[in-house]
Amino acid sequence: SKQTLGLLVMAYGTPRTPEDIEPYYTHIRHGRKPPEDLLQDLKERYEAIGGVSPLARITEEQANALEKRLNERFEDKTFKRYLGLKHISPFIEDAVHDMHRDGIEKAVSIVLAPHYSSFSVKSYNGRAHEKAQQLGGPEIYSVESWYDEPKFIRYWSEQINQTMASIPEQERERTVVIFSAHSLPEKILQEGDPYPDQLKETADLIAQEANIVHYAVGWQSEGQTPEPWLGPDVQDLTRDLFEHEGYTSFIYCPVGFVADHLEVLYDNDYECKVVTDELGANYYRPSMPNSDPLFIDALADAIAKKLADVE
Ligand code: FEC
Repeated sequence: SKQTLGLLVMAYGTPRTPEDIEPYYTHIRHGRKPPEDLLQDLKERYEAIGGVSPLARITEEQANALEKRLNERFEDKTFKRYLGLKHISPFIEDAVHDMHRDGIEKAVSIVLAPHYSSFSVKSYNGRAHEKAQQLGGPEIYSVESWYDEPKFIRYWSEQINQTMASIPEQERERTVVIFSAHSLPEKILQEGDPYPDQLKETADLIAQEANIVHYAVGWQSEGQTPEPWLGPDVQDLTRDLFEHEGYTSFIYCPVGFVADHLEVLYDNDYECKVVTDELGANYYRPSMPNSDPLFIDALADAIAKKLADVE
């Protein structure tokens, strides 16, 4: 009979209702309640993108599509998906608990974020493994990163090519692509975190495949703390590229994220656009991967490789 494998899909999570915003934000802040002004500011940002984020729905769709794709690809296995979120229920620990309850002995896990860092992927995987250890199973094989998966690279290069095709030919020389990911505190560099190098590699691979020579790497969505964060911030980078290099069209590719959500719909589509509007420059932002079949297949490839390694 077919072997049943757990498919632990981990993602950031998002408030499903406006009432969820405070406990969600408190969880992100490691249990410290946000001051009223920061909470109000966050509520207003969610309001600006339509009240709540589409992320909850998209994450479900991605997990379902990945389960379906894997079940098509592996004739000898049945994958059963469990969704585990970082900052809202069902939490990562809930998903591991459910796998254990369902008698799953072996599972593969993936985080819906391409680049490894001690702040992101390490903490997702650490929580999953710790819970499994506590319960005495399942055995979890974790994909650590997939920032260079060929179909992921191809997804973005196709998107850039499509965007470029919509830009008048004489403007293309003055067009620059900005690749970005979520900023993290600069102190990660002292511990040799691979996050910045992985982002750069993603950018180089996409640019190469899309035949792009004008591109830059930046950081976005940094936190509200006094410590230094990785830079340049995408807004400062935009001004700099306009003022010093003469670019007048900007294509934003937030490749550190995989879905339409607040950090893209607000931080790119609103905040970066405020800058391009002010400069009189053109703003472009290709579609996010969401449940695009090529992207889902990239995730399935990453999982297939992990399984081939451990079997
Ligand atoms: O709801 C939505 O539509 C957006 C969900 C969302 C995603 C996301 C991705 C990442 N974050 C990462 C790191 C940090 C660090 C802090 C931080 C703060 C927030 C806040 C919200 C939020 N994040 Fe997030 N992030 C999303 C949402 N994030 C809301 C709090 C308000 C704000 O700062 O804007 C700073 C924490 C602190 O205050 O100390 C650090 C990283 C990613 C990408 C990787 C991943 O998806 O895991 C890294 C989606």
